[in-house]
Amino acid sequence: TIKDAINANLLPILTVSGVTGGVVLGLILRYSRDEPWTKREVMYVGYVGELFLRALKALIIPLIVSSLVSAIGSLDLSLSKKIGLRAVCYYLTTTVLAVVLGIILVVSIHPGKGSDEGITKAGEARSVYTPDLLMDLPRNFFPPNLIQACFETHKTVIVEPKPEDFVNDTLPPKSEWDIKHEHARAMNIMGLVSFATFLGLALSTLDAKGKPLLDFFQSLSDASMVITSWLIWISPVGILFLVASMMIEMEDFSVMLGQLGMYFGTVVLGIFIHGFIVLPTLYTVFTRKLPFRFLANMSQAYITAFATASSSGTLPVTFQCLEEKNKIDMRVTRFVIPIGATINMDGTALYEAVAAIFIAQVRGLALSIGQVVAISITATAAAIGAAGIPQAGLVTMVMVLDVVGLPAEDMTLIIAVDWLLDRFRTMINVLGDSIGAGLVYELSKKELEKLNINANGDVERPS
Ligand code: DAS
Repeated sequence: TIKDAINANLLPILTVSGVTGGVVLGLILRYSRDEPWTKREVMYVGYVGELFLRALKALIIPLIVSSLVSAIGSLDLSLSKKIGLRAVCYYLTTTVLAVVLGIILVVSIHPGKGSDEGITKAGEARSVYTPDLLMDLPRNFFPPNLIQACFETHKTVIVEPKPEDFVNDTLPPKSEWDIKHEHARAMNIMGLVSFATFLGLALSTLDAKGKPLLDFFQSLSDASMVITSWLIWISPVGILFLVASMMIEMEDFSVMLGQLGMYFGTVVLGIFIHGFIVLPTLYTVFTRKLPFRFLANMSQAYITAFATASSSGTLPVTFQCLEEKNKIDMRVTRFVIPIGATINMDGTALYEAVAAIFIAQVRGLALSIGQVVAISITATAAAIGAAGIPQAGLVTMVMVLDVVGLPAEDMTLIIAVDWLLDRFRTMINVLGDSIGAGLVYELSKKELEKLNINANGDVERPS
């Protein structure tokens, strides 16, 4: 019924109305007076949106650290070392392939070129001190310690402009110290990601002894997910004011619309190449089978993923398509799919890398190789850390922008189309997990004969 359809799509309806409302409000404010708006006034218009973005920033560390540690820590390699390792290698390989594909496309299509001075007066290259992250990576990749990394990150949050920073309503160019501090913040995020990964791996090797800590991170991850869903439900309000403040100071609409269209096309092109060329080729190479029947049997899962924009919400359909239509052994699907739906999100990883580089292009920020490497690492971590719920990729985008010193406000440039892009990337997330299950199943038939499962689904060690 109409009511169900509206309920099922309430979030995108609210998001689109938030964007539309923001455009209308922004245009009314912009043309309601002759003299131009000052930076301070624009900040006040976007104030509510600023609060929303600060909430996202505050959530990033607990969300990423807890979901990385609990997802990696709960990898149950005891099922069979070989099956577990095949699944983890598949997750990492396909996610990195997606990020690399995204970067090649966004750099060659260059959707953010448009007008030279970028979208707004603040388009000048933001980081005077272009940190060479590649050289600094080893020094900061392992933070001195987790506590300092967190405090250090909070300390650099004050680098953001404060009203008293304004000199006759414009922001002075960032000082060397500010940029160095933003750089430190970026490196600390990388440090946190690597620390969380190693902590997760360590916990996955400890059995009972690691359980209390793993449970702590699991419940922290669940709590972070609850806060994420609250933030996502109030995001239309934040988006409204962010879009309004952007509309007031945007220089050239046609350039922005053109760039947004090119950006949208780049992400969708990447997603289709990855989902319907790269992944099926991987499947055929490793299983010596053509993927067409397998892919056709999964169609119900893609449609559900596109309709719900949620990998987790699609899980029941994914299981049904894999087990009943593609006859995949449930010992593999029950292992590969739930973890895959959380940490294997190829569509999201590609999207995070493309979006961050697109925004840097729009801002006229020249990225060094080190910064592109840093974007690849954080886009992969952001995809692993993102939950399988609508617009989770937008939440973790804050971290990827941080690593190259771009403010979270710049997400406003891509928010207008995110609710639709979310559906495409969710479809590929589900497709990636499904092909992973099919591939691991084909490669693990020998091990599966040896393993047997008792009635309640626990693995019995081969006698
Ligand atoms: N919607 C998320 C999912 O369910 C993907 C994302 O937000 O990027 O996979």
